Amino acid sequence: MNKLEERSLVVLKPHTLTRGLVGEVIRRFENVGLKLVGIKMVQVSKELADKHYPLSRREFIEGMGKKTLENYAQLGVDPVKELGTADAYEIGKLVRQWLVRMITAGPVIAMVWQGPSAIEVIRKIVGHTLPSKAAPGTIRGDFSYDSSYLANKGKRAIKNLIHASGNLEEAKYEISLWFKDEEIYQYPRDMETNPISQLVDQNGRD
Ligand code: IDP
Ligand code: MG
Repeated sequence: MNKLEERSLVVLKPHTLTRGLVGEVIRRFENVGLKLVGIKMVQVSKELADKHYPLSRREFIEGMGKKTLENYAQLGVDPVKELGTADAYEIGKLVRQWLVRMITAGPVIAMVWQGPSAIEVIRKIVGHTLPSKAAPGTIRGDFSYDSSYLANKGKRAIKNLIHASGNLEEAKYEISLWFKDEEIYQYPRDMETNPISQLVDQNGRD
């Protein structure tokens, strides 16, 4: 892997499989020029789910709570009435329980994608956490329709199809949690080896 490259963990949540969207999602990452360097189907255990969504990462738990609070404020919904609290961390803990239930509900596809600024590029392709805010053209924007309010009403996680690492630190932790070193492969994509592609590749980059 060269210095400019990053790796990101992408997990297709169980409803991506039940909806038959696995190929569609992979196609979008491939088209952009990202390189698939690891892939497997996994029935996630409670233990793996707990480590993937660690309670100890306070800013992550609080972040989920904050997204709920923002969504509720926009909709004029009182969080205390709905969830019994307006505390972002407490709400985040609730959401986390639903998330663990969701990700263990059926098999998932776990993947490692590699490329320059892979983490940011993947987040851009995936779109906003809340499908109602995800732009058309993103995976979440095109294939999901959900909100914190609807999800929380049903005591479930938002169905937004995909997990993608949020930053470099998260990516490193998550990849080492899901993949052994020998499960990650190296090979060149055509644009890395084809001299014409290197001048102006299929994505029009110089
Ligand atoms: P991300 O998946 O875009 O990185 P995070 O804030 O890391 O978003 O949240 C992890 C997952 O938790 C989301 O993808 C979504 O499925 C779920 N989630 C986040 N906020 C809520 C919520 O308010 N209610 C229900 N589920 C939520
Ligand atoms: Mg996240």
